[in-house]
Amino acid sequence: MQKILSAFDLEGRVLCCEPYGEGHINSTYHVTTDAPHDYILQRINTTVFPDAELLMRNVDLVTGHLRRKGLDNRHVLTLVPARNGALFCRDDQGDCYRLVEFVQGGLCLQAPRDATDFEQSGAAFGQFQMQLSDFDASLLGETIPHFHDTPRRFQALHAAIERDALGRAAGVQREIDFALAREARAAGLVDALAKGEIPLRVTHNDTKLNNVILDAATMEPLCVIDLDTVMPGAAAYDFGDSIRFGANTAAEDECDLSLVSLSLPLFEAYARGFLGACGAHLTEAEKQSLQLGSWMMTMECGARFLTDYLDGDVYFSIHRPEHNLDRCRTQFALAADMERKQAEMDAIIRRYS
Ligand code: ADP
Ligand code: GN1
Ligand code: MG
Repeated sequence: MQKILSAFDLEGRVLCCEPYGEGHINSTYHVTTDAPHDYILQRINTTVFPDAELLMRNVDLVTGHLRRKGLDNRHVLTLVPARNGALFCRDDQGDCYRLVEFVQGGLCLQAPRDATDFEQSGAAFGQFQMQLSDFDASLLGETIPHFHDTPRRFQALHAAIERDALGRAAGVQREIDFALAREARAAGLVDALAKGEIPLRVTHNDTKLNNVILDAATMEPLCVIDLDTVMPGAAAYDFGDSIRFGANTAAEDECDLSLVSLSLPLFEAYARGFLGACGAHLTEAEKQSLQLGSWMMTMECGARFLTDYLDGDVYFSIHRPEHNLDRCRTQFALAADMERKQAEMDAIIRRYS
């Protein structure tokens, strides 16, 4: 690590570099220094993001846009270029690394401690949506093509069932049946975009609570991170993904499914934060799509975890053998609870619209 760190133009002396955070994609390290701020070093997952150059150009463009709006280093991700001026470095094995400033005085949560935390994360992603509303989407490359193309995600599930690479399909017939019974409805948002019923915007596309940093002192929004999937998308993708992760009464990988449910108070808190920040900018149809988006992002994510389980865990990092299956089951249990609570969810959206 010392060797790769020496390729970057960082301030101070490195005291320590250790694995950090709970992301499922990149390998993340916290770099402690004797300078006023620390750093985050990341080995980019080039299986997921084969074109590191395009990925980093996108991140540079998005952070540049936010910086021009007057955001300082604690409010926008700050890339630290390599000594040769590049946005990332390759080591002798060809692995790609990038360095960003650690957001000091921030809190990155794995679950909301209370409704205020979650409302503030909604405000953070709502503000992010507003700040990108005048960003020229044609500048962005597609870091993961068809990222939230739900029908394609289901096609990938069909293909994984067909391949059954590890002979796991027979053991998860219930989960397969649950997913396939909902395949048609899960295409709803992509259909609405294609028909022009809801507009295409520049969205974050991965709005888990651990992809935003709140101010540890005030709990106000500080910095939206993990900008790898900022691409054109629907506002309901961002709203929905936050709900999928943060309004679940259980963790994404909880094994006891009786603990999984949609918290209506947390759903309401997020709606208040998100719509308070960007509601005036959304169309009526977009606001009406937020309930469907929540359910759809939950179904899509569950289908992706199931696909990865069937494929032999090649995409998401896992920490135990059936981790992806456990994650799939929580998503499907949550989606089923959203089906029961659809009317209440819709009423909450109307209240804050
Ligand atoms: P992944 O794509 O693997 O999810 P992230 O970019 O989300 O990677 O980083 C993983 C975790 O590292 C985040 O959830 C957060 O806890 C932490 N992290 C990332 N960037 C920063 C930063 N600039 N300041 C503080 N913590 C960060
Ligand atoms: C991944 O990178 P991370 O851990 O923030 C994934 C998201 C999934 C999420 C599920 C690039 O997010 O799409 O919703 O895991 N990111 C990518 O927890 O695939
Ligand atoms: Mg992340």
